[in-house]
Amino acid sequence: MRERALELGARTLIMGVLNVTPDSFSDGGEFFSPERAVERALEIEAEGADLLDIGGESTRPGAKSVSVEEECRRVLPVLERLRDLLHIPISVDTTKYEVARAALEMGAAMINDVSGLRRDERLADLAAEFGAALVIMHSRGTPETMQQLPPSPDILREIADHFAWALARAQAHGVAVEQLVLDPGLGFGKTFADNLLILNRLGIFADFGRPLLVGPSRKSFIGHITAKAPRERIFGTAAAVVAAIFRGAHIVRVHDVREMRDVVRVADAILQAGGPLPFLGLAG
Ligand code: HH2
Repeated sequence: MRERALELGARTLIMGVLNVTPDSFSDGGEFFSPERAVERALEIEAEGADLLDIGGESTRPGAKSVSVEEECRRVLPVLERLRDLLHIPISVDTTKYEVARAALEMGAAMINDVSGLRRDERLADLAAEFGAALVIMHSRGTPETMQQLPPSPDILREIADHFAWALARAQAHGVAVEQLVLDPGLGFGKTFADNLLILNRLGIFADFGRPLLVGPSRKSFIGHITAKAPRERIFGTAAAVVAAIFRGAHIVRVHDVREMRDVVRVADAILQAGGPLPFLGLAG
């Protein structure tokens, strides 16, 4: 990631979420002013996050796309202020070339592309140019359309095919394999059963040899099980985070950093007891 490196595998890394949006599904409006956003970013770091993921466009099902200008207007002032204040690396959650470029110019070290290069392959050019990390997430359709799609006949195969395609495309654009991270995209056009299956079979994606990022935080599959509103899904999120870690996640993307820090530490300590699993490897 530019002049830094993230050590993966020794412990699970935490990516703290900061949504500078009026309409995100669980924290929309809460950090919409630059002052509140900067405050929360510093809190996320103090709570123990290893990375900050800042986004200016909601990807919740049905969300309308915002313009480049609006997304920049939301994110850039916050990045500018954080530049000299924050020590952890910053990831920008965007699918737009112009937003990603501006964020990288302001020091962001990672592009988190929820379209997994399907919206604009030039995001890979940017990752190559700046030496930034690039998260390739799998999504079905766009946030506006994803819940109307028919279910996938084989979601794990669909995700794996997308990973193979996007890894090849990114490298064709000059991105080194060490810059690439994979994310199966929980909630993005997936059914309730798909989300559970992805978590339980996460280990199969270890075959790509790339770090796995997983974002279960407060998502609706947790609400379906617990009948809780998004902000009340902390324990449900904790269970999903532990499951992801036991199935080989390297990075977890969460809103509740303070709580998940303990969850991750305990899960890591248990997982490391007795060394790597003899037959299955850590990804099991
Ligand atoms: N989930 C969301 C947004 N970005 N990026 C990655 N890599 N993985 C995810 O699972 C992921 C993501 C959705 O969560 P949130 O940012 O809280 O909501 P919203 O999109 O409504 O702002």
